[in-house]
Amino acid sequence: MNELMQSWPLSPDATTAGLAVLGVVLVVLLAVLLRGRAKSAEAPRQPETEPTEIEIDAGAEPAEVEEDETEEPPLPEPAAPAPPPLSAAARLRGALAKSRETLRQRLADVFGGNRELDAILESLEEALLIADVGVKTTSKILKTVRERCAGEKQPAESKVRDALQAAIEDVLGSGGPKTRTSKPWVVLVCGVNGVGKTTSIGKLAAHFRAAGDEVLLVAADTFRAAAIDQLGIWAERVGADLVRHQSGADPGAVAFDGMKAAVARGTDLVLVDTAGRLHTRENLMDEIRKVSRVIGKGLPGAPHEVWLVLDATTGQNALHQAKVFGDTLGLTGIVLTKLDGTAKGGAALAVREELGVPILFIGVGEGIDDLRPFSNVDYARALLGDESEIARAN
Ligand SMILES: Nc1nc2c(ncn2[C@@H]2O[C@H](COP(=O)(O)OP(=O)(O)OP(=O)(O)O)[C@@H](O)[C@H]2O)c(=O)[nH]1
Ligand SMILES: [Mg+2]
Repeated sequence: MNELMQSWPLSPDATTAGLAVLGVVLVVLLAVLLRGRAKSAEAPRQPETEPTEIEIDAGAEPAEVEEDETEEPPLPEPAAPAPPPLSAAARLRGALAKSRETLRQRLADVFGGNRELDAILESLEEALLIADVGVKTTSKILKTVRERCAGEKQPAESKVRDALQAAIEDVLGSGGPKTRTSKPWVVLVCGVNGVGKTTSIGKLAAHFRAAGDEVLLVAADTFRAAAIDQLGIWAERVGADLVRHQSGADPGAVAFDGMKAAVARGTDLVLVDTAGRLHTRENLMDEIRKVSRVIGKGLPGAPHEVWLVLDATTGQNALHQAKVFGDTLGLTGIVLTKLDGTAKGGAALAVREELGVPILFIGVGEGIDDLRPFSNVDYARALLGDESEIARAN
């Protein structure tokens, strides 16, 4: 035993004290452990769950949206119902609304009551003159109406309306651009300032491109750099070629180069833009005569057509412009623009009747599609049709 006690490193007292300390430590540890377990059973990891929820919330919304998308695509935003595309005739009627309304108010007087033919014709004359039809053309229309209503003392409104419609169609005549007999086919476009030459050329280029033509635009309005750029933008937009020089260049030289380029490229149609000019300025009229001559030197036989652009809002003044341009260049067709903004739609009748030059296209707005081949029947209908008839037609 003593040996044993000697081999033990501590005294028996120290050993007892050490065991006691160890026991206390173990008891304390056990107590702490049990307390911790009891706590976690009451409120399991409360502080940890809160940030986790926030994270889940933050990430949950998109996850839910994605889930929705895969299972059931979200309904599209309720968009305003797209308006049905208007028919060409409906758009024309829309453009001529102002002219039609003015005429309709006058015609209401014409047809009011059981009136005799002479009284009807008298009121009709007034209505046509106010719509800018012009004296000469008005007389022709009245003559036709009288003939068609002959033998009827008090003709019915429908009878007079039909006669008027036929008379207007007759005056406006039919016919489009000339049949092309050579390639390239060159059209010189002229007119006074701001009537819509360049815009109409852009729309015409779009129209003929859609029909399959290779189109070349010639920027022979060298007066302003902006005019050249304006045509350039149209060329790019519609996929047409463009021949241009610097601003201030000789317009004849540009036109000449345009002819050479058109021949070299095998272009179908060439549209030559020119600067706006007052028909009363002789030097400017001489200049465009020269441009026309130079075009003929570049391509014998050209220009094959000369189209005058007229602004319908100018009314009877358009007639005077057309006479002077016609004497200078020999017009083959009219492009009548801005019919959408005027109550003077009757001017088209005067231009056609007094000049004998066909109206080929009409402009009814500023957009690329707002140029329409002219139809005498559609035009007469759009000018005369009453609102109920229009509603039925649409
Ligand atoms: N409402 C309406 N505007 C048009 C029509 N045609 C042309 N315009 C507008 O008329 C303005 C003048 O058009 P342009 O094509 O520049 O006229 P322009 O004859 O080439 O003018 P200049 O070269 O300066 O003589 C522009 O604002 C066009 O958008 C049309 O049919 N209806
Ligand atoms: Mg122009």
